[in-house]
Amino acid sequence: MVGSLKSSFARRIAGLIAASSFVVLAGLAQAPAAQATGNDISLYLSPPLVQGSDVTGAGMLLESFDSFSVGACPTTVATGSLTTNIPTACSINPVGDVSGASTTSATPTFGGSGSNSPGTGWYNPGEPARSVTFGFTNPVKYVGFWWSGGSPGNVVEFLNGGVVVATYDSTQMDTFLGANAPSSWPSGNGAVTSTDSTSYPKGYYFGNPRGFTANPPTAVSSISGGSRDAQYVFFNLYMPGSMTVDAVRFSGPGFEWDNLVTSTVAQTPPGSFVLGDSITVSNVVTFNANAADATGSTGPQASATAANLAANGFSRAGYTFTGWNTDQNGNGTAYTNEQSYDFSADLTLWAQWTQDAPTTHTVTFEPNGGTGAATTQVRSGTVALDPNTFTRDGYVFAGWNTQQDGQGTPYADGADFDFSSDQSLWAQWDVNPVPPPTPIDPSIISLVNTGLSVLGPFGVTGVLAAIGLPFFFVSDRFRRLRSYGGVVLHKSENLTVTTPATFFDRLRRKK
Ligand SMILES: [Ca+2]
Repeated sequence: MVGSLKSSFARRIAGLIAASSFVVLAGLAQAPAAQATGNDISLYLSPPLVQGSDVTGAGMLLESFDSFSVGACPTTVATGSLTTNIPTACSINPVGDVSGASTTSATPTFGGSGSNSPGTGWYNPGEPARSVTFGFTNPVKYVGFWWSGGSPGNVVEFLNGGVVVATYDSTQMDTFLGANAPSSWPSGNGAVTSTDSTSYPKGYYFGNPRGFTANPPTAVSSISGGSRDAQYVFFNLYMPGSMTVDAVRFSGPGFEWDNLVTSTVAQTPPGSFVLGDSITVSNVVTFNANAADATGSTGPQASATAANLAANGFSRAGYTFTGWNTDQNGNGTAYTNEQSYDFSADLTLWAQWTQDAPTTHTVTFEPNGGTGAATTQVRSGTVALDPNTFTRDGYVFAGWNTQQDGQGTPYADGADFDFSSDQSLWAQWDVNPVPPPTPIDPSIISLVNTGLSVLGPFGVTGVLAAIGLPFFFVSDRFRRLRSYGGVVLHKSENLTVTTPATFFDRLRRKK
């Protein structure tokens, strides 16, 4: 907005120079006051006493507000939506000195009864600013409206995507036409000149045409009431090149207008129109978070002059913002946060991120009665726990627990673990259980004690043949054998293997 204000100021200066030239050249054919550039909105004044747009045909919409009753503004009008910044900001006004046009015609018209029209109402400095925004169903190339008595502080803003891209202030109109009716009627303040070199005394734009009795008006004194010193002008705004606007906002105290006309089709001002101003169009920088998981926002930024980029408002867990780039992948032009930009063109900037070094945490494996000292695993994120390395005589490992007594959260050996904080995991031990005798499968051969020999190497899968003298298994390996093989052994009995079994230990003859 700073840029727009500066731009506005610059335009006022330009307008002052232009207005001065009119004083000198009043009545003479002269060039238009301001030459539109390719990037400016051209503002043309219709001839004096014209209250409607000359635009017709496909793409044209007119809202005269005459179908609405006096009172609160509607939310839908012929041109699209109507929104207000506070509920009472907009009202449909009855016929009055400063209110609606008598006609929607583009022909100079005097007299008439007037009509309903919207306005912001009056309010005092310090009160919330009121505004009325017309959103257009389709982006438009042309906007026209009857300005029913310009008042100080009236501002027209042109928006695209919610961003103000151009602003016109009533001060600029004052500069062009004069703030008050000329004391010397009608050309005391000079004249303005149309494109086809018709000269219009500025006085003709003062006073509501309803109050005139002739065209051209013979005297401003014929205008009743307070409308005498306000400009009544039909404004025609032509968007340059491919530019469109999707909304227009009217704000400021005592802002009344009528006959809002839009066109989605590019229009050409007729020769009878007066180029009143060239409204600088801001360029817009759009900021993209460039990450689906980013939070916060950085709204689009419009400016017509160099300005620092808006501060980054995005954030992203686990990442650090490193600046902007014109390329999504960072291969274009880089901009630092709040770097100056000349706003010579629209720009889309993509946030660039670097992933933060992961924060690691430590899991401490406590043997909890098992062999060996505690071990640790340092990782980040969710990864599998290191396999258990502890053993305990007479026990089997039964997983981990966040509490020594097993009353906390259990984790299986090698289970996935969220290393989001330091944690001790305590080995849990079960007393080695004695499995019940395994039913004999008749398909498994029975081995008879015919000798002290074992067929095949230990540790392989196969059938054990232990033949001859009584034998037994040694130490805890006995249990292991049984647990693995499902073997039931009794001294001096046949040895029965219920399934192909892996044997890890020796058979030893009993002394
Ligand atoms: Ca009206």
